[in-house]
Amino acid sequence: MLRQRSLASLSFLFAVAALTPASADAQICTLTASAATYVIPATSHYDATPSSNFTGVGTGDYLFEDGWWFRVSGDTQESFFPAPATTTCAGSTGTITWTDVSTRGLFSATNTLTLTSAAAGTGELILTMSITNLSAVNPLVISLFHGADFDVNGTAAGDTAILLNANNYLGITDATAGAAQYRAFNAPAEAFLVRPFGATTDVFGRLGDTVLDDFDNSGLPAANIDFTGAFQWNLTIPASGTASVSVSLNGNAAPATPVELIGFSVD
Ligand SMILES: [Ca+2]
Ligand SMILES: [Ca+2]
Ligand SMILES: [Ca+2]
Repeated sequence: MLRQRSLASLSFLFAVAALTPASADAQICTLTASAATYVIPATSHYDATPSSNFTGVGTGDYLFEDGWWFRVSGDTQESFFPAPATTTCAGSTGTITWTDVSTRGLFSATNTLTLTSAAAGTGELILTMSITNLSAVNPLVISLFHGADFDVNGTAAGDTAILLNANNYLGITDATAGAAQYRAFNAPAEAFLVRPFGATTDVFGRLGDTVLDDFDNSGLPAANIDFTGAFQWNLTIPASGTASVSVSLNGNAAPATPVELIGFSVD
C-alpha cells in the first residue's frame, strides 16, 4: 500500500531537520527483548507523522507510526511532543525526557519504555508518559493523546479492528495470521478514535490539523482497515504535581497486566 503524506508535511519535516541537525541522533531509541525489537528512528518520529518500527513480534513490521500528543487548556489544536532533551535506551528499557515541552514553561515530561517478549514471535511494549506541572501556583489542565498505526502481519491487508473493552482496549486481527492489541491504562483512557490511514483524515491527521479534537469512541468495528487508532486522557495536575498514563502495544502476546485492572467498572 502506498504510504505518502502531503508534500506540505514533507516540506515541514525538511525544514525542521535543517534547523535541528545536531539533535537528530538524540532521537534514536532501540529496544530489544529476545527477538522483539522496537525502534524510534533518528528522524521523522517527533513530528506529525511519528515513524516507528515493531518487529520480531510476528511477520514483518507491526507498527508504521506511534507517538504522543497533547493539548493544554486554552489551546485551539493538539500538538505533537517535539524532539526530546535526552534519550537513554539500552537493552529492553528506555527513558526519554523533556525538560520543558515545546518551551512553553508549562510542563516537563518523561516517557518510560519497556519491551518484553515471553516467546518467539511475540512482544509487549509498554510506554508510560509522566507529566510534571512546572507551575508552583496553578493546576495544569491538559489532554494527552497516544496514537498508533498498526499493520498486523506486516501490512494493512486483511486487518480487522474491534473494541475489546470500552473505551481503552482495541484489538486488530489479520485474516491470514497474527493479532495486535492496543490499550490505555493507569489511568484508563477516557476515549478512543479509530480511522483508516489517510494523510489528513486518520488519527494523526486529526491530531495534526488546526481543529480541536475530542475523541468520540468512533470507528469500530472496522473490517479491511489500514488501522490507525488513538486514545485521549483528560488530566488536571496540581501545582508542582505529576501524573502519568500508560499504553501497551502488543504483538501476538496477551497483555501482562490483567485486563480487568485497566478499566474498573461495576455492573
Ligand atoms: Ca495485515
Ligand atoms: Ca486536531
Ligand atoms: Ca495500519
